[in-house]
Amino acid sequence: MIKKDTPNGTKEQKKDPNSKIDLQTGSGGELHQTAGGTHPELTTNQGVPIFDNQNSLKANPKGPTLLEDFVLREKITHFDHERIPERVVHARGTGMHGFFELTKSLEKYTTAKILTEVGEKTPVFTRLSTVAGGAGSIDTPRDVRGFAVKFYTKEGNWDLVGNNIPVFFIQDAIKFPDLVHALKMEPDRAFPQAATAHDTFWDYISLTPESMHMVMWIMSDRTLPRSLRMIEGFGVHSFRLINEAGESTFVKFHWRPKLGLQSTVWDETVKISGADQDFHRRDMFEAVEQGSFPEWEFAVQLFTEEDAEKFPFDHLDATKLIPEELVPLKVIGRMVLDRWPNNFFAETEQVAYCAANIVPGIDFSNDPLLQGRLFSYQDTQLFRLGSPNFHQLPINAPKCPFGNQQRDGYMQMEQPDGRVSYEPNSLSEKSARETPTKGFHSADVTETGNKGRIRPERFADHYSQARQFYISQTSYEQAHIASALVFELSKVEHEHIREAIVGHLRHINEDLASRVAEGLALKKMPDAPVAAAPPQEMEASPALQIIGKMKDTLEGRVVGILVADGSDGDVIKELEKAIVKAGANIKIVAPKIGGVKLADGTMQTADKQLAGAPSALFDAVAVILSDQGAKQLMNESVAVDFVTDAFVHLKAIAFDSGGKVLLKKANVKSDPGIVDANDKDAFIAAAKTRQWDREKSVRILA
Ligand code: HDE
Repeated sequence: MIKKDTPNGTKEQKKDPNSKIDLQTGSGGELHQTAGGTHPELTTNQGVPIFDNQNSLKANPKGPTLLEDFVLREKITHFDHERIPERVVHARGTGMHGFFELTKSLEKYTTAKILTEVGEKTPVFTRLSTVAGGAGSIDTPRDVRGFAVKFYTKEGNWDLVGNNIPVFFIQDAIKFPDLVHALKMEPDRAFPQAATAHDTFWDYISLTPESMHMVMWIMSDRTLPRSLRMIEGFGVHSFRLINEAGESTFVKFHWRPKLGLQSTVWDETVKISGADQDFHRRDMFEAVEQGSFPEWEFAVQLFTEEDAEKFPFDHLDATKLIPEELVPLKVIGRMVLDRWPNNFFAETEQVAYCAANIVPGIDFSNDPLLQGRLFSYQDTQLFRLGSPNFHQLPINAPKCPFGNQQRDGYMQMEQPDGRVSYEPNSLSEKSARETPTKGFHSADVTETGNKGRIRPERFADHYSQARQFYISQTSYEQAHIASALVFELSKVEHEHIREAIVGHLRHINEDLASRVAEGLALKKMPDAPVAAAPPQEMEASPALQIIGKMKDTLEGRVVGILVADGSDGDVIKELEKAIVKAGANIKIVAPKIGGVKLADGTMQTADKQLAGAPSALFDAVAVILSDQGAKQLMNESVAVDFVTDAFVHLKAIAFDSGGKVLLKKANVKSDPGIVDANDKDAFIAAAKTRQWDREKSVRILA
């Protein structure tokens, strides 16, 4: 669906219902009549109307351009300054507006209004990102996804800046610049972009055993999400909630997608990256445009200091998670993203998250990774946005009243009046004062001990939870982890690095280590490095699987139907009806974008042209062809690949008699996912899942 543009040339402005700022600024001067209708006047930034925006001012028709052309100078100068530094990590991101609604009060634990006022809808801006690549990199590398939410609460902005993985690579913030330098493109050759499959990353990991738990997560299909609507989110660190009596309780925050978890398989991901670099951003855009708003449950794990003492790990170590079996999740709300930004730069690029933005009733823990983050975000925004007044940008400004005596600085947009710019003062009744009763209070904790560059003893166990993660996976997921490790390490040129990683794997699981060693054709099994004895074996936690958390639904999925001239319109229509009823979208794929002539002579329009729409872009496919259509497509490698790929990506395939011919050419073997197009129920059931058992017949896994 293409939205009609408004006369000023911009897409119709969707007014931010919560903003007091007029978003119309910059849309043009006074209205005037033109041949094309009524338009605002095009003006310079000084409001001077422009009569010719196509020709610069020249000394004569063939002469040089004149320096006095302020219209040209202003336009080019502004253009020259359009870019700002991209984020040093998480540069590629997609942001959306929405709301958070509390469904259960945490009144017993906190005074924060956002966590106590049931039914209240708090506006949010959420940015989902990849980590390693630049702003223009692909949406689908094997990478962690950032999950940053800015809640515009009544008591100020709360930023929960999390990831789609509940743990992190390192335990202490001082290591972060090294980690990021190692994982980004190598500095001399400037590649690979957005990929960890290279020497410097794995070299650093091999020397940083605390990262092995995170390595298990990033080598799992969690880093290959099918859609950003199908990822979980985690606050990662422990935070504190503080109640009316000043008592504090530890909390971990979780987001759980309404559509369930779903990932792609690696070969599919690689093909998606080629076919649609904006796969995830486009999916989000289309979902919001269509009114299928991305939604997550918000849940907490609550525990006391005494509970924490009994855990067989230190919850202040960000390389550890708290298994749901140990502290169950309590669902307390939901987030719905229902509004696409008006402008990418103004909102998604300029949004400035800060892990230190919290509100009364919530506080930080002593997690040393979190403590470093509390400094880093404000610092990076000052550099990126260039002024201490970045909080005044509409996307960053609180939606509650705010103000103080901070003044001036680059790009000050406010015009405070009066002679007073300090507090306390006796000269102005209007000026803002402290509010001792309801202002932000830190948790009342006592700190003792000796200063030093030290880590708590319990941080020394680096493998127990990595082991727990691995044993919690289904056999299919374990095979994917092993294969991902083989893939990544095969791109590592230095043998000693490959061996060192396999050495670490031996502490996690001997079978995994052997599979990877074999996949790399190592001459002998490397020694495992010296490691601290685990305090306690962790039991398997099925909540750590992806397959177990896939939802039995077609909602949010897309089925591609391959057609050609002569296809049976009735079969297509019937199939379409059943698929749409089950909640999925349909894309008709045809050799030509203009569509095809069906068997009954009517025209079927196409959504996608075959060459640009490989089956990797769909969750399931149907191949509906006449004999003549099948004959034609047998000689079209893209059509054969369409079917082969759907098969090797473990997808459901529906076919009719013509389709069957193409399936045969593509070497498709019968299994429960290969279904007659007339058996719609069987197709819908198969399309809801992947045919995991098929995998061993189409791929040699490690
Ligand atoms: Fe970040 N991180 N980070 N990070 N992070 C940034 O801030 C940093 C960490 C996360 O969509 C930067 O605005 C340090 C963990 C997200 O705009 C920077 C450390 C988690 C985003 C920064 C960490 C995150 C960022 C870069 C170790 C999950 C994107 C640009 C102490 C809990 C936010 C920017 C967005 C962005 C620093 C580790 C999540 C440099 C120093 C752990 C989702 O400030």
